[in-house]
Amino acid sequence: APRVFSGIQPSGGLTLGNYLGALKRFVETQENGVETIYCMVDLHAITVWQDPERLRHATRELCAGFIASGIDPERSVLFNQSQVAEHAQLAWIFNCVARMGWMKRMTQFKDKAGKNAENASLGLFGYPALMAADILVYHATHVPVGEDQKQHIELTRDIATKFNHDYGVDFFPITEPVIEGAATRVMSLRDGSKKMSKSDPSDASRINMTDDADAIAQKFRKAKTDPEPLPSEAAGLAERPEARNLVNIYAALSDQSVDAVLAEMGGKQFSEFKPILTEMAVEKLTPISTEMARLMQEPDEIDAILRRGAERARAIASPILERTYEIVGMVR
Ligand code: AQP
Repeated sequence: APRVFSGIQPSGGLTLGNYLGALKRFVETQENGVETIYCMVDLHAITVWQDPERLRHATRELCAGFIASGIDPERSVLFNQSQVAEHAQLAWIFNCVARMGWMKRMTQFKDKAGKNAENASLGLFGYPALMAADILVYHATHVPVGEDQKQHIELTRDIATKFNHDYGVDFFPITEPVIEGAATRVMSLRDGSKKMSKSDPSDASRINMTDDADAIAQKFRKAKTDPEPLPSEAAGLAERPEARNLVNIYAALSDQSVDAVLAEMGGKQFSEFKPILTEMAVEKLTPISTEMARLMQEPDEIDAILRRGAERARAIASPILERTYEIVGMVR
């Protein structure tokens, strides 16, 4: 049977990119009745510096974001990574399976480490091995992610393949990435060539899930565009990254195809389309941010949900880790 795993870093507030590329699709997967395991990957977050109080707050807020978006902590397993030690334990074994050369090819490391890679943490370099452990410690078969994570899932497949080959077993599944929908790569509102990101220094570059209606309206009003009206077919967006981004966002929020959106909106100027987009975003996001704020009033409740989730996660992960140790030759 399929088993779905995915995670989000509590490295800041949730963005519209995280929502459309990940959370909204996590909920759809849960609604399809598939077994779903969702994780706040706090161990990944500290690969770059996190203030401890902010990390705690961001983890709880992320949990609230999952629940407010529609994740039911009874139907899905919902927990934070550091409470299930099996992730870090399996990651060590995968550190010994993955090759330096594979890691050096990871574009996210190059992007995040920037020019001064010598000064990046060892954790940031090893990030994809921990991610492989997150997935494979549950024998997950499918991972819904945004486009930016595709290379890491390929590495997960390489690690599973090499482990199975080196030890002559057929133990870890070869996981499939699931990259679907109109908004697998939501771009910055200020620069159509950069992805929308929690950690972008410019707040105007992103819609935060906690933004109110005024902030959403202002950010879309100021969003970079070109002077042409919207085309009536998707091909007309090919050379227009900013226009394409706003259309993709509208399509994903309203659960329509890009073609259907353009059939309706083609010919409109941005001065006309942006308020329509704003109204749709406010309609979809306000109930979520309101519910997040309500949940955040009860941090003890959130902590209890995470502890229960961690117990359920451990029940799946622990036997898989034990079997891995046996395969590798550890005396138990
Ligand atoms: N702009 C995006 N468009 C579509 N999907 C996105 N995701 C992130 N940004 C976009 C998807 O959200 C999930 C969780 O991502 P993450 O928090 O683990 O890490 P990230 O991809 O590094 O996200 P950010 O927002 O850019 O965080 P920072 O700034 O801390 O690096 C993943 O499924 C991702 O694909």
